[in-house]
Amino acid sequence: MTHALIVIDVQNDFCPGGALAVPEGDSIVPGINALMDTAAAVVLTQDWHPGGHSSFASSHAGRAPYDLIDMPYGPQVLWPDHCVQGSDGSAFHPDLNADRADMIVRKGYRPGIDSYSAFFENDQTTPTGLDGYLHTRGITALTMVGLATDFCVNFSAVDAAKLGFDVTVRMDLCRAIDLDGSLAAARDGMAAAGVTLT
Ligand code: VGL
Ligand code: ZN
Repeated sequence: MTHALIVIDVQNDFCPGGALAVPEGDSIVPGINALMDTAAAVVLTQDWHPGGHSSFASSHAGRAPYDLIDMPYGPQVLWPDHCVQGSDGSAFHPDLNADRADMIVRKGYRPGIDSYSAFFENDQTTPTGLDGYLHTRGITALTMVGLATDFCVNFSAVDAAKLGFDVTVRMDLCRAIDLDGSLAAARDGMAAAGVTLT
């Protein structure tokens, strides 16, 4: 069984001081770097939105961050502007050992659709290509860490389990946004999908 470490969105905008800061988001960086040293393969994901992205509240007149709207592909939380392509906020946390990455998957680059998962955009059908990459490398087991537990880690872990990977989420190396009970719902959803939470 070949094993990969998948590091989700450890970017400046999700760390304290960033545009969509996750409490203690930066505190997981040393532990993630240590895990990289032992991993057979390392994949980083990078939230990567064009300016004016449809997931930004600022793109919708009369809407505020954290409002929920209906998009053609389903419900969508509106976020503060974050991870705009090429901005400082979109860069990996400076202490993350990004040089160790074999592969960097960017997501959320289509203006009209968000992408929480590292595997599928939020329509749950448009692939990012990561499934093919992992398969062609013979990788069958994944350890997932990063930000945010209840959004991008959750959607990535559930999709990976549905795709047949053996998935473990290291909850100690994730941090959550926790909107209206979203962390508890994410734990339940991941466990129900067969993800191991440690
Ligand atoms: C994320 C909200 C918007 C995440 C990305 O990485 O969890 N959350 N974009
Ligand atoms: Zn985003």
